[in-house]
Amino acid sequence: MATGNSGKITDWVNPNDKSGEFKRQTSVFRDFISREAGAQFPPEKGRYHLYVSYACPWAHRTMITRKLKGLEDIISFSSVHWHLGDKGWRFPTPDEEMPGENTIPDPLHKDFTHLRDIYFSNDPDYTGRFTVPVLFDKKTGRIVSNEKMDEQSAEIIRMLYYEFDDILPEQFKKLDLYPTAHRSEIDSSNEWIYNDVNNGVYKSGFATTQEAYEKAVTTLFSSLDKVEAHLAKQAGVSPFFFGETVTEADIRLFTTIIRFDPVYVQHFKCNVRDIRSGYPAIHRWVRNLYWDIPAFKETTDFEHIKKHYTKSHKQINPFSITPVGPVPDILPKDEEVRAVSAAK
Ligand SMILES: N[C@@H](CCC(=O)N[C@@H](CS)C(=O)NCC(=O)O)C(=O)O
Repeated sequence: MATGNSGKITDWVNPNDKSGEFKRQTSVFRDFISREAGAQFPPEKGRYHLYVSYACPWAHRTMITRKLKGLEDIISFSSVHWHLGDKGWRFPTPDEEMPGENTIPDPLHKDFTHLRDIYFSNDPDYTGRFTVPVLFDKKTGRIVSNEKMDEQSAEIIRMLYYEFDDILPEQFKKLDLYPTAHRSEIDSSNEWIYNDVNNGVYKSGFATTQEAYEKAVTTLFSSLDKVEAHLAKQAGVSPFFFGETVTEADIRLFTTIIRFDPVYVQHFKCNVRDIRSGYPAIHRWVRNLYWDIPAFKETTDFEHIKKHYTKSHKQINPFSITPVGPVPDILPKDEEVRAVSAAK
């Protein structure tokens, strides 16, 4: 079993680790839904549930994919409360008014108060972190996967790409989010985007030494410069990262970029530039996805996002004050920040 960084959930960097660097643990539940005959977890309508948090970029990808692939009637979902405390994620209580569709008490276990109850019901000796997303099998009560996502893999979202295709209508079956024609480009971009950007913001924000922070933030911004150059070339061709249609590359990058200005710039000190004034091509790309494709907008909840980071990470923000700006969380497609409009 993988262990967390230390005994305390809120210690994002092990206090004994002199490097001061944030190291994400590896997931331990690694089974797969598969349409192959005899599979332990076959694709079935109504059988699986996704436990997510609207705040978490990893979980957000599973929600986007579920909607894009038309799996809403096939896989149910619910979101935890945005606050992550000493016992990890908790479920809202029945009397709490929460933002975000399906931010509700655990719909499957009446007595469970925290996400960790699900981990312990599967493994009473579990010592790892209690992370979202969790793909849960209602039939056996097993956790199928808590998503291993790294530079090579994206296990839950890739299960959703194809394994349910036999029970999906044609329009969703043919939506290929990891098309063979672009697979090698997607794989090679995943490598640096995962390490430098998706995880780079966390490495910057959780660093406990100046050196670890500067190393992470410098790498983050040179990779964002690379993304900007790539998207500037794509601009005349397509609104997407690769090719003519939405792919995994868009999904994986979107969940970091949509959180960038509202949270990462100030909370994680990723403030060399922001997206809205410093990266015109990334800004155009993220707004096209958000405003034009419902699966992106409908799964984005800025209240969960802003409150989670700023009110859970007490070591970064001891008074839990959530900054008001930037306003708005995301600009409409035809508006720019004042300095950008003035320069036109
Ligand atoms: N399983 C994912 C990571 C998922 C993850 O780190 N989720 C975060 C939220 S963004 C979480 O639930 N953290 C709770 C914790 O670490 O206590 C991976 O393989 O990289």
